[in-house]
Amino acid sequence: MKKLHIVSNRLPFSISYQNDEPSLEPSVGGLATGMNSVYKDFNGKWIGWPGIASDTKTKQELQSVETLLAKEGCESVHLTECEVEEFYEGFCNNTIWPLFHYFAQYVDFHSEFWEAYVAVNQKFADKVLEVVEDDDYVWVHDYQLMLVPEMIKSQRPNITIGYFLHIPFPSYEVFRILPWRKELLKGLLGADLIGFHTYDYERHFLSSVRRLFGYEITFNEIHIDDRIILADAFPMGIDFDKFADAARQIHQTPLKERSEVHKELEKYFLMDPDRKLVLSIDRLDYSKGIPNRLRAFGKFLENHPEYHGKVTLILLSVPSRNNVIHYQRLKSEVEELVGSINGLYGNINYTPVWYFYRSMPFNNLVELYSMSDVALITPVRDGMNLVAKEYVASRINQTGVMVLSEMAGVVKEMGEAIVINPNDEDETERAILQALEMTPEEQASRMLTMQKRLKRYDVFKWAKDFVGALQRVNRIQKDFLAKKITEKISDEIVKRYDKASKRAIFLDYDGTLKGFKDNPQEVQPDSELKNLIESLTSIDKNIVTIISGRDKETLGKWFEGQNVNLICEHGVWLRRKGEDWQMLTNASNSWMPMIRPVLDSYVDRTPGSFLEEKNYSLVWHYRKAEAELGELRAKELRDELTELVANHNLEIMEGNKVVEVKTGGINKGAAANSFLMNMNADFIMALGDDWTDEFLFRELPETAVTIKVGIKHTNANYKLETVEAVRKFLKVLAH
Ligand code: GDG
Repeated sequence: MKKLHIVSNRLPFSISYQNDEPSLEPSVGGLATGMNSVYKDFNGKWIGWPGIASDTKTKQELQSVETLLAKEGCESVHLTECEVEEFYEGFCNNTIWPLFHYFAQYVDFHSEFWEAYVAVNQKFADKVLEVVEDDDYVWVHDYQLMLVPEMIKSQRPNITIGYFLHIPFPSYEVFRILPWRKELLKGLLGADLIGFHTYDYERHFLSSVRRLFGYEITFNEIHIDDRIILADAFPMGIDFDKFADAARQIHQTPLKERSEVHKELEKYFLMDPDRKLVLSIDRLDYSKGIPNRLRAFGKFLENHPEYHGKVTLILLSVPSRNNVIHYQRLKSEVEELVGSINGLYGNINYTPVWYFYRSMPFNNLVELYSMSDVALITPVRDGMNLVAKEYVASRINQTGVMVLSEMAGVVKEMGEAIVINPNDEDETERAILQALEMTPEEQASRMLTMQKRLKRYDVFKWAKDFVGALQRVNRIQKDFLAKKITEKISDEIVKRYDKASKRAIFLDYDGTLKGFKDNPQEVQPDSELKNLIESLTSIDKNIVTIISGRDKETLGKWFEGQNVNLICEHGVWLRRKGEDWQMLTNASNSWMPMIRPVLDSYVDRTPGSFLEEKNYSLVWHYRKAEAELGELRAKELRDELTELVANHNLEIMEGNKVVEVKTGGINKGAAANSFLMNMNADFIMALGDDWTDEFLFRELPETAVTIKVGIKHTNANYKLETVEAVRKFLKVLAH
């Protein structure tokens, strides 16, 4: 069975020491829970950093940690203190983290940090290459390791790689700020499947790929030479039952056995049963919007004196990255705000904000979740936010209200929360009031819907879905490779070719014999191509035809004097070698004056696009237009033309970055078959790259050798990945 290995910055254990003896403490985070469910089933390893700087330990000490971890199926990547500082604290937390959370003003652009990031990613990749076998699956996690997929793929293309980003992928306008934007994307594109929490992040990512590299993207598939890369959204879930069961347990714990936290919370309610608790839990991070939240709560108390003494905000801030200056400043700001609210509205019996700067054991956490009336979750940016999901899972009585920021990925799955813009403190203040006054019936109805959804799509389902998608993309890739012309297949085709006495060879031009270029001057046949056609046509048994959508004037000029047949405008015109042009069908172009103004308006509204006029078709080209705008306009144009086309027996053909309107009933397949009539060819071959060539592949006799150029689905029997591969293959036939 294929193995699945996990790669993440941290291993799912932390190391603690007692009398210099190391021991392992399992992590309780969502990632560890989810991954444990898959990597052990797939017999794989977990590769990551154990969390201790390697140069602070002796070789033996490191060895004993490694041995302990190895027993748990973990493989260690060792990082020095300096690497941790420059790679993790530097590039990860001072460059990627702020940028991807839209805090561009906090971003550090230090090339030493970048170099450390590359070096450490390489260390991780080297470890993977050492541990993993060909054909295994590898699942790489998060923003610390964005270069690892390409570092693995370039060495071992047979390893199937999944990558999941746990933080937002920002819009292109923000991403482009980064000097190393192309390198990061290239790193990610080494993966076969790239997962995000939400469709928005996926969209931003695809847009950056399109704009920075211009790769072809069909829906969520990126096509690069002979590879297919899939991007998709997989909203990460939690271990729902673990939280619900723990909450149930807490409710059933006898008085005497309750924890200190539990007892304190009960005392609070005993003083006045109408009292309410509002809960806020997060790492102390500027992305979490803690100051906004505190200001909104302060305003709420200012405007609602009737709630003084009746509502308390529990602010649990878990220490995080405290040697980064922005985190230190944030801590001071939060503490000042807490102090000012408590100073203004508190008294001997009432503290409006209970502030905890620490982390709490799991059970205390669930006590907070299950005893708080409102969860106030207001990040200014958050990839997902698992705390929101954990709160919902812990509400076993279906009471409780969630006030949730629209900037958290989790909002996509929690439409039943009270959704706010975290920058709008007035709206947040109103939401707090609405939450406190919501009827129990409404609370239950909202809570139940969210619970059902979260229980269904829990962390195990999430991991299973991702792995399923990884297996699927592996199959798609294999299907492509199954049609790819290998040396063996090439030999078989050559054998059939050699045996034949009359060979009809159809060659599409753009994207098949010649690559696409922005500059139309560069698409003329180069000398290598001319020589190739010359050699192919100089063999008596060969009847070579260039079959293209281009107009007859252009192709006629380019191949003047060459011994090649030309079929142009998808089959309207034929010029047999040495003869004049003749029409293959009785086509009419009387529709053109009606359609031209429509296309002209698209040229006007889409900078970089232009109109090409052929004898029997009009072509709108958008290769040089801004990529996304071009796609959008192409779709609009298709919609606009649908009715006109049906009424006038026209056809719309979509090629590579072109929309072509032409007289109906004309296509390359029909043209080729009419050309073949009475010829008695005993070897027929056709090569083409876009869907106008699919007519050829479909309509030629079954015995024909049909070859698609590129990776897309096709009716052809075989595939070649690039124009270079086509030329190489034809050269074999030309000798
Ligand atoms: C990143 C992304 C994305 C918190 N305090 C305590 C404690 N926690 C646990 C919570 C929760 C986890 O930490 C926090 O997860 P979040 O998702 O809320 O936020 P990040 O740490 O920023 O995580 C985020 C996530 O990755 C997953 O992809 O959702 O957007 O930023 O599980 O329970 N646990 C304990 N004591 C605490 O005091 N035991």
